[in-house]
Amino acid sequence: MGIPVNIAVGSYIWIGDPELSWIDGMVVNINGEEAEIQTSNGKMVVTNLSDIYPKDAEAPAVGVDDMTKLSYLHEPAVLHNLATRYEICEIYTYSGNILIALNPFQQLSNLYGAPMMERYNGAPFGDQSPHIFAIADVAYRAMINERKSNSILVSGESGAGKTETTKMLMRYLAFLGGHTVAEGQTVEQKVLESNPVLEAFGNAKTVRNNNSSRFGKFVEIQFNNSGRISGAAIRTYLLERSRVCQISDPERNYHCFYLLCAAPSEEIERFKLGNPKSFHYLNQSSCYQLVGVNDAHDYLATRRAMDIVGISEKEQDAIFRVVAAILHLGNIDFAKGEETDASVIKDEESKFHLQMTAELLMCDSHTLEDALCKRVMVTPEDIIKRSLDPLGATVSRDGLARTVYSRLFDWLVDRINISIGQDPHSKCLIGVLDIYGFESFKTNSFEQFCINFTNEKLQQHFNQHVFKMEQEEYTKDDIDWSYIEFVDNQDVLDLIEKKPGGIIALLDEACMFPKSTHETFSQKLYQTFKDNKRFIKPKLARSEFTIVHYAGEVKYQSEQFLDKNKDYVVPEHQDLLSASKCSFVSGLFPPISEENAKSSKFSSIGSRFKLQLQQLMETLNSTEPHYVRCVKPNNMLKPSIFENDNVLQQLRSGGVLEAIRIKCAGYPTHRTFFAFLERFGMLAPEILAGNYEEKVACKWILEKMGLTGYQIGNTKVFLRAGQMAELDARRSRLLGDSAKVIQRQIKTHI
Ligand code: AOV
Ligand code: MG
Repeated sequence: MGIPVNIAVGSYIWIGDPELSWIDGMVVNINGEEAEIQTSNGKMVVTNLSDIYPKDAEAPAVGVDDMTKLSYLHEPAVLHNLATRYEICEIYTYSGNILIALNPFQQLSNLYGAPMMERYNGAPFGDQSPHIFAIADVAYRAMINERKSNSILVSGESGAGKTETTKMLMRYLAFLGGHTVAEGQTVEQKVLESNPVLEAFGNAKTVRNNNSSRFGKFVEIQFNNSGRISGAAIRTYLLERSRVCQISDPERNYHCFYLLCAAPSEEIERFKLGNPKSFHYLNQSSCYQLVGVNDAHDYLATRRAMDIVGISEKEQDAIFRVVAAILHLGNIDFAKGEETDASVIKDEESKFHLQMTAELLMCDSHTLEDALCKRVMVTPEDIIKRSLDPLGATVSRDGLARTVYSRLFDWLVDRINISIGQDPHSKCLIGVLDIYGFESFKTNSFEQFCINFTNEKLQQHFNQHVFKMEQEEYTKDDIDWSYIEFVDNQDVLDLIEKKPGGIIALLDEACMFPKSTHETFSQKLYQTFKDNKRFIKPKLARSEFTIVHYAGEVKYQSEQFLDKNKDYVVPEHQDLLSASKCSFVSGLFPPISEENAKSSKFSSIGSRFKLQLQQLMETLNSTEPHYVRCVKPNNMLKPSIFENDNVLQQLRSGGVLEAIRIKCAGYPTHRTFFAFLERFGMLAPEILAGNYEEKVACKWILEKMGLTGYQIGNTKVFLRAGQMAELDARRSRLLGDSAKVIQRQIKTHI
């Protein structure tokens, strides 16, 4: 963050460290531009003065609850503060208005119970320790007092704690705005119980998180004029479809499949289920059980939650029947048929599963077989049936499974929304966003592209807001503040979403053009964006491309971009299921009207997602936002382990460091007159003795020290970056001659 500092012999400092990111130490010698440092792990290091950051020797041993209280606001100080607090299980820390939430990976007793809710209820912000309830409380009070909608945006990488945080937020809001009298299934109960239902169908174990949400979610909680919850709407984004058919060690498929395999025996018998190991969609991974999870228990719990959200017994049966059908569908294998390039159902076992699938979906088994193995081709002369080879039939089977599952998920969301009900009169809402954080894996496909696009959008929103808040704080204290540059990511957004000519538009174009391949699509990108500084064509690449995101470079593999972007249901599959005798199944596949058939040809997942994001941003822009940044302190998912590098990376990609940089570019250190005089009054005892007004005394001290550029507000002194260090250095010089200081400090510190 490049803060000019005044470093003297004896100063406590931070320097970069290859292992720990940052290590603290003390300057023992200065030679021109270089300093000799004794580090706290016993090494002597020589480093350039410009690479040194001052450390606050007087910082409280338990850290500070708000980063803005740090004397020196820079990367090592921020990191050290979080680590110090994590050690004593203080998982929440403010950075101004942003709440940083570290995942404790353990249940912290009493942190979320009723007494805690009481404590935060109506407490002025900052009175209590930082907490997710405090954020929800501020949002709720602001909504009541100003009659303005608020939103709480929870972000962070996979496993950082977004979903848990969101659930706590919703519980607290239900506590504040719930109905005191028990009146059966209240709106807030339905809202809360929608979580286990959506988690059963939309969450799965991944490498990063045993209960990873595979979809984004925005919950809009509506309130009436007296501040009671009167309705809600849940919007979901981009469920990961590929998981239904393809998983690998040590991940699992969606929880609901395993829950159903652990259902009471009567259901198992009815659906002809059994050990999850016997199903292809589950046995591609050898992980079946989750530590601490009882699938049989969770099956019943999911059923109960479905009762509460208003899904009838009959509908529940249909839902699980469809889930069972998908498992059987996955077990249908194909072999080469007699005709060339044709396929047949492989063996008796596959025939059994075909029969079961048809029975459970209540459709004709011959039509199902044809829908899997054949395609109808319409030529100007004739309508002919073309056979698919076994590989083609398998692809067709998996496509059907994915389509049915995603329709089922969308149905659940719609049904929950209908059951909860919207309040058409509500003028205020609190929106809670639990959305996937920035992703950069070894291979990145279309999903990562969409996820990172989302994060670019939210980052822009965040930057603009942080910037505005900063400005407001200065205005409050009557401080002149000239415009401060911040990294705007509009250029990345243009690259992705500009119409025409952005990546999404070019992808849609490629999808509409029958001859396109991922290679022609990539070539088009290379040509179009060859001078774009946010776009890189990797050396020798034929189908890879790199986007320079705000959070770093991500290299995308374009192989499946075209397929994944096509929002296309095979007409044979559509016809098969819309003719199902089960109204639930046919309802998932409403007949397509002529008009829709034409327009749906051009509908793409990418463009639809872009539109959804646009709507989300419009909603967010009409609210007062609050940000929660969840951070995953380690990848072992274990308590008490704090990995510096890992955390820094997340603070960076979550925009926390950028927010701090914006702060540093202005007046990063604010001190009330009293606090300032207490610390620096000794620099000018004659002024202190003079009995001046606090504000005047502060001004004189600053003048005496020869500082410029600072500002004096109505209640606080606003210092420029580095000025605190300058004052501290003067102070320690005054406290004794350097040699004495060094000796004493080495003794106490190392
Ligand atoms: P995520 O939502 O951010 O990941 P979760 O909220 O699912 O992450 O959290 C992951 C796990 O961390 C949970 O299952 C808990 O075991 C633990 N955890 C998180 N927050 C807390 C907390 N406040 N107290 C105790 N344990 C916690 V993802 O959905 O994968 O992006 O896709
Ligand atoms: Mg989650």
